[in-house]
Amino acid sequence: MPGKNKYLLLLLVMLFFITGFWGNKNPDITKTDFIMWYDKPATDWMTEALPIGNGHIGGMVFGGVDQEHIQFNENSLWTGDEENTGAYQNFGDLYITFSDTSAGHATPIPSDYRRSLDIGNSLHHISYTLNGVHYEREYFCSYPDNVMVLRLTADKSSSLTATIELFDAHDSVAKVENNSITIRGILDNGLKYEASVLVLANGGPVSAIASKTQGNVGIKVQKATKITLLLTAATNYSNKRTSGWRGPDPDSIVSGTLATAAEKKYDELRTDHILDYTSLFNRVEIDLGKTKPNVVQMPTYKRIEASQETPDPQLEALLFQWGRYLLISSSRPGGLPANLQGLWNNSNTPPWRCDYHSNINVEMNYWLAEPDNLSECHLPFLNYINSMREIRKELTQEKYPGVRGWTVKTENNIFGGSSWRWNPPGSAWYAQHLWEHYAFTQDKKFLKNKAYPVLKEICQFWEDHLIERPDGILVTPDGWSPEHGPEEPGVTYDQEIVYDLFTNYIQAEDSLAIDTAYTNKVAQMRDKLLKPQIGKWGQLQEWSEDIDDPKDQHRHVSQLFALHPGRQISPLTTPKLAKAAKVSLVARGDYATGWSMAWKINFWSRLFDGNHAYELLHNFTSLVDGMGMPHRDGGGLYANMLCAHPPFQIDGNFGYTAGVTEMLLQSQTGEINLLPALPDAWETGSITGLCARGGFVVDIFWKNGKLSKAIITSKTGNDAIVRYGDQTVKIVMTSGQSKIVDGKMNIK
Ligand code: FUC
Repeated sequence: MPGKNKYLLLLLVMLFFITGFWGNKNPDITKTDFIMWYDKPATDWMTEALPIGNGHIGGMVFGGVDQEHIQFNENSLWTGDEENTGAYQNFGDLYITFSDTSAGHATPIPSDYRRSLDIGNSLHHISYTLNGVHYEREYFCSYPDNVMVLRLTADKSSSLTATIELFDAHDSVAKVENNSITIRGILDNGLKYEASVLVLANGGPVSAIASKTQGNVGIKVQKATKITLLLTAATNYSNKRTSGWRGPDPDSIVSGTLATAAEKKYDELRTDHILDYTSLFNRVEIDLGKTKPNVVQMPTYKRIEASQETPDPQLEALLFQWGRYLLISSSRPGGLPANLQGLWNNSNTPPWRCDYHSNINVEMNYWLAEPDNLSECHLPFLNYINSMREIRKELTQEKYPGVRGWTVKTENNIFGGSSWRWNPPGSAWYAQHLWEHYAFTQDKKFLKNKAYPVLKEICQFWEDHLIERPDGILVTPDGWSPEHGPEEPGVTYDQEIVYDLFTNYIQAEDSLAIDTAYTNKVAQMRDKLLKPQIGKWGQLQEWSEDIDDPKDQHRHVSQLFALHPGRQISPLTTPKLAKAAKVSLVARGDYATGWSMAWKINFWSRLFDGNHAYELLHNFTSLVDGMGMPHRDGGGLYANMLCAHPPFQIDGNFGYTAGVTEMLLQSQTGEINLLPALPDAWETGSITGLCARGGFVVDIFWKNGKLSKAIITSKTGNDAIVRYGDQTVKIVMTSGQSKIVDGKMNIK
């Protein structure tokens, strides 16, 4: 090829790369399926403010016109220590005051006011027109840069005049230096904390404002055209017990983070955030059917209300993705796990300490992580489990002298501290998450180094703690079926979780072949365990004695752990026990706290009853106000789609997403089970990018209530057993290969 053409071609290729590469630096955010919006500012934190977060820091946005208020958190700001559980703390409040907000001087809400959260790109927007000027605000919490970014603009230059203030939820006084406002303090447990906001303004002077009593406490921006605020926060917490749960001083973290972020242009910060967030969010797409356009256009709180009368499949899909948004925003590698409120908390004495409850709540927070293709977001909980082992062994020794391994109490903090009642099967339930991470990812290194050691030491705890009845049956001593009934041996919840632990250990051994002798020991113990029993009214007994009350509607349904999230009971493998589980579930009723209704969506899905699962989903999607009204037991959704226990408790949001997933795909019995609990309400639809145990990605499409196609991709080369109703097929696969299964289960 003559010289000149070669260079031309080279130029063209280079141009393609440059445009292509730089091209995707402006990610397409036009996809708007997943937007929540409101036609007025929030006045109530719990039921109306909207959460943004990056797994470390987060804020609840009110969106006021006269004054913006963002209450913010950093997820390691905790009182307490190894002895005292303490509580998760509020960090502080950022106020941006645009005009005089003194008593009785509130600007009316402009007609075109709109407050929205685009969960497809994790962008919060506010827009309105006032006195002929159109104002826009865009906020996001960037994980790559660990900053909350607030951008304020107006369509007329020099229209932005505002006072920015930062308030500490404890007692430090803000300090202004250059264009930053900083709060810094030490909690009573010696934990140091610091937060700082950097004010960048185009067009107008920026000056410090002094308060009479406390010196320079804020910053005033006058007549600017654009204002950008960068907020970050940190503590000197470390999840290393060896360092006394302490790490570097927060000052170096905060100033370093802000300095790095300030070097980036706003568009760069925004693009890197969107690319990072969508790299996780876009893995799963869902379509449960179309809602009438006039309903889709309604403000979200009105849609929730209307959905009780008329099904709104797009709202049900939005709520599914909302759970994924909340997990990506509250649980990222390097951070702490999502707590009872994810990471959003405006109180220093929050309900239940806003802690990590080990008898349903923290586990429910993570049921969606693996099947909904957010495996990385599971890591904070898996690392938390590993970081607690040494302290838990010491405290377990004190309680159960001579018993190896470890376990936990019900209430847990971030320093190994815990309180209230011991929850002996708690650590085995934690271990299920370590096993599940392997089951979905097939990451052998993780299994060998992170999961297996914990599985084994907790098997040893039970080897030493189980008692043998005269009939040779092994039972757990002094158990308590969460949070009601007698404390006695052989409680079903205990028995089933220990069974699950032994099963996971045996399967881990099958993959690793490290200690075959001990595996045989564990298998023998499993065989001798007291198994689930069917009682006089056909129920699955909650206790070893047949004492269940058919009128009992307690929120915990712990005797059904073996149905979900366990896999000891299934209509496919144990039809009698599954039938008994159904009897118990019917007796428990279809109303309860938010998390309990979410759990029931999962239970009915595991019983392959899609319509009953949908009924719970419907009850869960009831709009309740801050008083928990008008709903029996008060469970449901607030206007901001956060789950009402009541009060706000995030596990229900995560449990809902996991429940919808269980209706469409299950894989706990070693098969990829397509549409196991598809409700009549979702006639035609699709879900793509879900994960199944064994290292598979699964896309499912259905029409008129019937499977039309499924695409199975084997990430690690495992063969797949695929089930649809009563039919099963085996698909021989290689790593990375995809195979199509049609509605008649023919393989293509
Ligand atoms: C358990 C549940 C409560 C609440 C608390 C955080 O104690 O029984 O309902 O969810 O955790």
